[in-house]
Amino acid sequence: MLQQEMADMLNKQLNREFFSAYLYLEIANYYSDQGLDGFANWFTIQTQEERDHAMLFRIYLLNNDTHVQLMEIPAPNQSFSNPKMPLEAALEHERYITSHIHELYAEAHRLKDFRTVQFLDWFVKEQGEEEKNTNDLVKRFELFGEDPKGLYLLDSELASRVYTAPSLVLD
Ligand code: OFO
Repeated sequence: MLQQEMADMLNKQLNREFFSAYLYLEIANYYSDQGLDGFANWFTIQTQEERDHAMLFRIYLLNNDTHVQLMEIPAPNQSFSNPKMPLEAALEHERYITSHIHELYAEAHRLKDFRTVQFLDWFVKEQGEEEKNTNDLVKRFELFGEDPKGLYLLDSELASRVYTAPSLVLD
């Protein structure tokens, strides 16, 4: 069983991962409304990945005989006035999530909870990738997205993204 403070922090992170899924679904909905189905596809897959992250926290807690505390998921309540805004919001959100993963990591070290450290290793790496992917998208939008033809091509490219399950498997 995990120490209570560690369990509480992991439960909160589970909730943040579901919130991330919710935020990205809001963004996917925005792009669908705009007729940018490729961007909508990219963020729908982000939603699936975030749900997977939440489920990984759930499985980890359960595997360690620790109660899973489900909490309310706040509404994202975002409004976007141009197609670049959601990308910037997503990047800011990924940086925020990274800061929480790093807090969890530091706390696991402080408590000498090395099993949790090992579990979190995957998330530390994953956050690096998530930030890079989102930042790349912002940069590519800045390069091509203001021009209608460029936006069309970028959207077509993002339509080809496919969902793959996370490489971290817990059973
Ligand atoms: Fe869960 O990785 Fe993004 O937030």
